[in-house]
Amino acid sequence: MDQDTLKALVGQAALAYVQPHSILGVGTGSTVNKFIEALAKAAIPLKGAVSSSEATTKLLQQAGIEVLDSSAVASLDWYIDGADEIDHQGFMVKGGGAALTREKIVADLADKFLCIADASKLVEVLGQFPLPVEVVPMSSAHIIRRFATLGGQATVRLAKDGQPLVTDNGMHIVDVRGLQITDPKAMEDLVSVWPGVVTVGIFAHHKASVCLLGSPEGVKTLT
Ligand code: ABF
Repeated sequence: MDQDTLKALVGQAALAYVQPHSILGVGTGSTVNKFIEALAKAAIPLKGAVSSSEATTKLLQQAGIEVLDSSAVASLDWYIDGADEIDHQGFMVKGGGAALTREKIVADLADKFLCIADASKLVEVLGQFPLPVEVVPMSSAHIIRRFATLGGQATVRLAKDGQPLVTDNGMHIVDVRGLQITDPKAMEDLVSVWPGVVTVGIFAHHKASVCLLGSPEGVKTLT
């Protein structure tokens, strides 16, 4: 089975966690896109959804799902989102899709986080995937220097036009290679307080409550 099929498998499996008439938190990325497709086909009645990006907002609206402003929602049962990496404790690296800040904001509203991913995302130690960090543009050079002291090689993410990619929030992203994130909570706490850091793409304080992993043998559930 190719990766696309595995993503569709977990996108479909995630429907089991969708309570009718609930408000959902919805993440960003190709696996989440498969979930939104499955949600549209299943036509489960929802009160609405809180979106983690402009891209997801568009897809939800096309699926006929009302998109609610996060400030109008006090809490959510579930936040459903993908990941770039997830370890056996449910800690994740996220942000490959440049939506990490709003993803963490919406995840913070939810009681539980359902991660949906193909099995290739499960790793022993986080860090093989370049760690995304959303930063205020004027701080990127110094943040790059700070990561160098940790043994990381950080670069500003470029868009197709060769200019720095600008996020939905008007910020830049640095991607950090060469890190072995053996203590995700400690690294999240350390980097989050650096001046200029908007969001670090380590989801340790907002780790997955349940993870559905798509594999050729079927969907594995990690809790
Ligand atoms: C999103 O899921 C991002 O944080 C992460 O980059 C992405 C994974 O993308 P995909 O599902 O396309 O592999 O939440």
